[in-house]
Amino acid sequence: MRRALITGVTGQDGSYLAELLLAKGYEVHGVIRRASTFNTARIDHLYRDPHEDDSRLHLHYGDLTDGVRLVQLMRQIDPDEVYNLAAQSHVRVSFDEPEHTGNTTGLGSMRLLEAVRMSGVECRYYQASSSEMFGATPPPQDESTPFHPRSPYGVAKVYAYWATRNYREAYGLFAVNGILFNHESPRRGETFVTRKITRAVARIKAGLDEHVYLGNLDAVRDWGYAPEYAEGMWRMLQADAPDDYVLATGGAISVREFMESAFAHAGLDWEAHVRFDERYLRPSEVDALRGDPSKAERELGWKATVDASRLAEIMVDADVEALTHEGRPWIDRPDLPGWPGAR
Ligand code: NAP
Ligand code: G4F
Repeated sequence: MRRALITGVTGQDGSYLAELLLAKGYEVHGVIRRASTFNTARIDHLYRDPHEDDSRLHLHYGDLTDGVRLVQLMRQIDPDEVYNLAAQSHVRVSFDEPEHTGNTTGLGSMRLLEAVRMSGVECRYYQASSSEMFGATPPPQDESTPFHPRSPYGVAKVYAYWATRNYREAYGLFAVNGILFNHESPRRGETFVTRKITRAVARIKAGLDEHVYLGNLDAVRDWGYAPEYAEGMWRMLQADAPDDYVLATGGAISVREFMESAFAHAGLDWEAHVRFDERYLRPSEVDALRGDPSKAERELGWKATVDASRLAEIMVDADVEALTHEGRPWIDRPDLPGWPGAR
């Protein structure tokens, strides 16, 4: 049985990747952060009582800011594959918390690479790199496009990207960068723009809210469907040799167009409900991302099948359903006291 270690297992991608690997028969070890409230809603459906014989998902406390713990986990788990998905992943927040973002998203990756090396465990390593690294460089972007990051998050991801390549070149580690363009799902964090929009659409449709406040509607993104990208991550670690790959749909639309699709799917006129709030603007913006995924298609046989308009429909349907049926807390819990509402 192959063993995988996933950091960021409680996040959107971590939950889909854990599902995929469990379905493939892996033993999956996820690193979770200690929090004063439960933070495992996205993986609760995968978790079994550890006393059960057939439990193949194991959770361990740990943090990318704690290097000693990472070495200990590597030695204890002895994984065949390591997926580093943990990060402070919100671009706007990285302007508020640049040092924290650098410490987790950048240096945290170096700590994990060093833990892999120091433990002496023979394994393959995946780094969650980002199209945000391309920043101001115009589309289409592929593996040879120069980086020009436009946020502390993007800067930290460039550091982690080069750390991964350096460990491949210096120590012969099977280490790969997946340069993933935006990918979304009903499990997407509520403050990323797609989910913020689809969640607002559901609440407006249900009469719970009247408006949603957004920033720059002109930004263009290459939005794909997250479960397909988890498959791509896995394929990168099954390749004959380590290399870096872009995963993207190859198409792109603006925030405004995504919003129009989402509102129209629910039979709503967005102009009656969307308002502007400048606090959602960024000090420096990434205007346009559109990936060229031909290398992944050619060498890994990977291809996205869900485009941004279809994605908007999937996400609206899920958010509408979540309001109708209780018991899916990773989608929405408007019934909880203190729920912060549209942010
Ligand atoms: P996400 O939903 O924000 O999940 C981030 C995960 O990292 C969560 O499990 C979080 O734990 C964990 N984490 C944060 N700080 C940590 C720390 N100091 N130590 C250990 N764990 C920590 O992000 P995602 O969308 O799944 O993305 C996964 C990875 O891909 C991230 O590295 C992201 O930057 C990168 N990426 C994402 C996209 C995209 O479009 N989704 C595109 C390119 C790259 P808590 O649950 O406790 O907060
Ligand atoms: O949904 P976003 O916050 O995603 P962003 O900044 O593209 O970053 C995501 O994708 C990256 C890959 O390229 C990942 F690496 C990163 O971890 C994250 O998953 O914003 C998308 C666009 C931006 O241009 C933003 O300015 O939407 C614009 N926007 C307009 N109004 C808004 C809002 N973004 C947010 N979050 N909230 C708004 O109200």
